[in-house]
Amino acid sequence: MAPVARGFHGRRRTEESGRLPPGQYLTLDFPVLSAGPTPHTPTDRWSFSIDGAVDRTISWTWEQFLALPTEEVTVDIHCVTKWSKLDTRWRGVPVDSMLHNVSTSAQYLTAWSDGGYTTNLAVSDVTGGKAWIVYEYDGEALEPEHGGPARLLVPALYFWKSAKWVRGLRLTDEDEPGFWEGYGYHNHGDPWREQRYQGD
Ligand SMILES: Nc1nc2c(c(=O)[nH]1)N[C@H]1C(S)=C(S)[C@@H](COP(=O)(O)O)O[C@H]1N2
Ligand SMILES: [Mo]
Repeated sequence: MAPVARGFHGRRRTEESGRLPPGQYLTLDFPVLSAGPTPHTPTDRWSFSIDGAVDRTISWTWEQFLALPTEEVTVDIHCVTKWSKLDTRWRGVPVDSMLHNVSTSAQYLTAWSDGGYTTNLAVSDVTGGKAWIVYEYDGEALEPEHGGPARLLVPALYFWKSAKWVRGLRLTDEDEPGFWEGYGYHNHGDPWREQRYQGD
């Protein structure tokens, strides 16, 4: 049995390391990284809006948001502080469906959150099945520390782009740096190209 177990372990290690972007290490726990205190917005005072450079503002109450069709996604996440976590399981609403009834020529947006956090994204980085507004993690309601009641999930980019406590997407004609981008983090943040800081 021992050689079999070792072989299995070896193959799994190789498979997992192929999923690690350059400079990252694997973690099994789920670190909490927040630039400020955890807001606790009750869901009866929560809304989600899409506004800015759009033909009309759309917003959802928590109840209306919960009624939208969801997807379950299992994805790897990569923090710029170098931890990566594989096979994280979330449930939420695809950003595609939230933008479906919006008419805009804007190519950028700012995701903004309770507490004042912002992060900027190209519309093309959150459409085409690449981003969700999630409210469950691992089959449970998303914990406040991890962004509950709802957070943005953009797994193809470093995790600072996945705004916790997200409350809206503001479409913009110009690309405007968000919170960490304003402190020198990379504008795009692709972990596979190791776009950690400006100039990478
Ligand atoms: N609102 C808000 N969203 C945020 C942050 C934050 O400080 N505030 N930190 C970002 C960073 S740097 C990371 S790595 C992830 C951390 O998410 P976690 O605490 O669920 O691991 O959230 C991102 N989203
Ligand atoms: Mo991060």
